Amino acid sequence: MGYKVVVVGATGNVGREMLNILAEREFPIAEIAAVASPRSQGDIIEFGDTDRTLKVQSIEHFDFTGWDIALFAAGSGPTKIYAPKAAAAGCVVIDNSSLYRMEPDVPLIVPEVNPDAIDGYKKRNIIANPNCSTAQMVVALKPLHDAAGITRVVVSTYQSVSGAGKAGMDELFSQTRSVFVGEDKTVEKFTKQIAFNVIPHIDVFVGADTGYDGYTKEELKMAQETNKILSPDIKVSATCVRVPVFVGHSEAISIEFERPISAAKAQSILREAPGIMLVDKREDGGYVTPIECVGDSATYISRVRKDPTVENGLTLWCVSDNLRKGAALNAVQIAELLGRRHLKKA
Ligand code: 11C
Repeated sequence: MGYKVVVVGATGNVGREMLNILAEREFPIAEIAAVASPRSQGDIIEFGDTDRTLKVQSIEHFDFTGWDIALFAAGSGPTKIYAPKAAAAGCVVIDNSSLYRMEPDVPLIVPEVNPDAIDGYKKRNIIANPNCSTAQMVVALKPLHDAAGITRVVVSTYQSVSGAGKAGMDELFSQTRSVFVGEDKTVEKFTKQIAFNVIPHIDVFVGADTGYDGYTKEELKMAQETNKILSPDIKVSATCVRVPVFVGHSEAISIEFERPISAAKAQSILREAPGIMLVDKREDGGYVTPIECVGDSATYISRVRKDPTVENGLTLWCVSDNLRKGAALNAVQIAELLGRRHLKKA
């Protein structure tokens, strides 16, 4: 007994991770299909650590009729064409792109934060997965919001190059190599050299009509998605920065609350909260760095401390594997939630 599951964009960073996580979590699968662009048709890819391999099928000829769930990791362009077709064929789309996130009739879900919102999926047969930097932040904020009411968040991110796909990872690798062998460094994917550097710019700059003049789309997503998932009343100011790390996004988050909350109380709440691992010893190395969270499912919190510059404030450090909680894992958790609440296994 299980579900008929399609992974669209199966050959990309996130698609492969979706297959790994479906296998790792023993998601109940009756049948699985790996689908990608026509140029990957016929490629053979692994299905996690199982003995199974999958032959990639072209999205152009794939018929979604009779399939239960499609996990889309295909980017906004192909998603715009094929997700509505899948949804119309009765297959529930869980989409990792930004295309549908802010549509009022599409639920935007982080299962630890707003599981009940999934019940609205039937209007479009589409559920949206948030941006990676938002996902880990709202997991950290939710239990603290429940305890003391968050009013404002100021966050600076340190985002790995895998957020920009394989091309981003290749650029960091090749530029790093070029520095050591004394070759010219090619800048293509990012706007400036990323090796041995940091770039305060992720995605395009947005206009004044957004209310966030001078911010980037990544920064706007962090504000708008947090408002949709957690609370429309939380003000968010983000600065999103690309750093020369392959996998794992980090965030320094300063939070203002309606009511007082001590660092010790916040630590004890976070220790018990779903999806969170608290690693917070006030000593050398008593915190988590991105390299330590690669391949892991948790959102790690460290450096919880009182912010003495505001009335009710805390500052903390938050790290997670952006390809997992920020993308593939959250999508599979949504599929699990959908299964528990709504879908019958074949
Ligand atoms: C990055 N957060 O690190 C982006 C990648 O809206 O799903 C994911 C973009 C998105 O570049």
